[in-house]
Amino acid sequence: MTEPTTLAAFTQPTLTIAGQPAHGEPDQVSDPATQSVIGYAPVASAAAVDAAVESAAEASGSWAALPADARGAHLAAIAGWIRQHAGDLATTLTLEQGKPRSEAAGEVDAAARAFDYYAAEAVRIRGETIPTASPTLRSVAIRQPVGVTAAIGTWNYPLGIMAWKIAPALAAGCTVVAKPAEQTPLTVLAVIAGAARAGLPPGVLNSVSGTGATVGTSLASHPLVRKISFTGGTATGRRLLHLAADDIKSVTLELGGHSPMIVLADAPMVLAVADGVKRSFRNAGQLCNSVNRVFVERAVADEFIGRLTERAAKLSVGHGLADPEPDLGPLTTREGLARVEAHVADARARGADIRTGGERATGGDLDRGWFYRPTVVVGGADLRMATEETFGPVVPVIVVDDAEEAVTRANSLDAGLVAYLYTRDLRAAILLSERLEFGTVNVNNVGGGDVPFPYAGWKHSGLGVELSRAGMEEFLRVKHVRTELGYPR
Ligand code: TXE
Repeated sequence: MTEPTTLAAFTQPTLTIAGQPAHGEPDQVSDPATQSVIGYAPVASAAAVDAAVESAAEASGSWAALPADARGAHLAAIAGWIRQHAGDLATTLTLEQGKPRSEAAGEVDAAARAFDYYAAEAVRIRGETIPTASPTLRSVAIRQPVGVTAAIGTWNYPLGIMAWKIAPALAAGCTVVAKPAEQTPLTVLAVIAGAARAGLPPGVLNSVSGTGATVGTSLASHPLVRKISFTGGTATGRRLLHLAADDIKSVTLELGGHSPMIVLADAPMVLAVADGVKRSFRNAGQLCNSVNRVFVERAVADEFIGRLTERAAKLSVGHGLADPEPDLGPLTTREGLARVEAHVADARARGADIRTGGERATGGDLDRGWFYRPTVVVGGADLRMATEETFGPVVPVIVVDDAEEAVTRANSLDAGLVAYLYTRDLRAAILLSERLEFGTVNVNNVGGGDVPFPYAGWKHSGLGVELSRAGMEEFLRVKHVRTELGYPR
C-alpha cells in the first residue's frame, strides 16, 4: 500500500475493516475556529459495524496466541508510524479539535508513547502458582485476553484517549473495533489506517465512524463484543453500563469530572497560581481533569484571586495554527460554547463577581469560531459552574474558612476524578490527600494523566483504571487451571 504524503490523506481518511480501507457516506468535519469544512469521515453502515466486529472476532484467536513480544513489536511499529507522520497528524488534530498546534503535537507524541509503553508491557503479563493441599495437585492462575473490545472515544483528546485504550488492549491480546467521536474522527481513523500499513495483521484493529446513537450503540451492543472501554460523558457511560449489563460485558469507563483545587493559606503561591492557570484554561478548559472550582483559604484569597485574574486576562485566544500561537483555541462544539454561556449567565444572575472574561472572544477572524475569553469568577458554592462540569475556559473561586471546609466541599459532589491540593505543610498534604474521594490527588503539581500512572475515576467519574500496568489488566481475565497429576498410570 502507498503511504499518504499529503494532508488530504489525513483529512479524508478511510475506515479500516479486516486490514482493508473501507468507505461510507462522507460526513463533513469542520474547523471549530472557522466553521470551514476541513475534511470528511466515512460513516459506517450497520453492515460495516458488523463486518468490523466479525473481523475482530476472527482475528482474536491468532492475535491472542501470538507471542507477547511479537505483539509488542507490532505496537512499537504503530508508535513508529505515528512518529513518522507526527506533523500532519498534529495539524489535522488542530484543524478538527481546535487546540493550539504545539498541544496537538504533544498529544500525538503522547499517543506514540502509549504504544511504546504497552509494547514493553505486553511481555509482563504474568500469572500465579497457588499452593494446594496435595503434592500431586497444581493450581495455576493464568491471565487471558477478555476478547473483542469496543473502544469508544471522545473529542477533547481524540487521539490520546484512543491510544490509551487501543494500546493496552492490543498488548493484552484483545482485538479492537474503535469508534472516535463524530466531531473529531480524522486523526484516529488515520492512525488506525496507518497501523494496517505498519503491518498489523488484518482484523486486529478496525475502525468505524459515526454518531453515538447509531454506530456507537450498535457497536457496543454487538454480541461478539466482550469489552467496552469508554471515555465521555457520565450520562453516556451510564447508558453503556446498562447496555453491557444485558450481555454481561466487561466495562471500563472514564467519565466527567469536577476537579477541586484547594489552596491553603501556606500554599506556594507562585506555583499555585501558575498551575491554576494551566489547569483551568488548557485546551480551552475542555479537560476531564480541568480545575472546575477553586477553594481558597480566606487569608490568601485576595492575593490568589488577584494573581489568577491578572494571568488569565493576559492569555491569548485564536486559531490553533496561527503564528504566534495563541494560548487557547476555540471550544470544539457549539453545544460546549452554549453551556459556557449558560454557566456564566447563571453566575451573573446569582450576583457572582466576574473578575475577567465572561464573554465570547470576538473581532476579526474570531467571529467565525466558538471562542470564549478565559474567565475567573468569584462566588458561592451554589453556582452552576461550581457543581456541574462547564468544560470550558471558566473557573469559579470560592473562599473558605479552613482546610476542613475545603475538603468537605470538595467531596460533596458525585465527581471523583482528580483533586489538586496546594500547601507547604507535609502533614496536611498527606492527611488531606487521603481523605479526598478522588482517583488522583495532585499535591503541589498538576501532572499525571500520562501513560505510566494509573488514572481512575471514583464515584460517578468512572469504573476501572486507565493507563499504567493496571490499565492493561482491565483487558485481561483470570483463568484458574487446576491439574491433578496423581491419577493412576
Ligand atoms: O460525550 P458523549 P460528549 C464530558 C463532558 C462533556 C460531556 C459530553 O462533561 O461535556 O462528557 O461530551 C459516543 N452508545 N466529557 O458529548 O456524548 C459518542 O459518539 C455508544 C468528559 O462528547 O458521551 C462519542 O464517540 N456510544 C470526558 C463518545 O460516546 C455513544 C471528555 C462520547 O460522547 C452513545 C469529554 C451511545 N448511546 C467529555 N452516545 C473525559 N472524561 O475526558 C454517545 N456515544
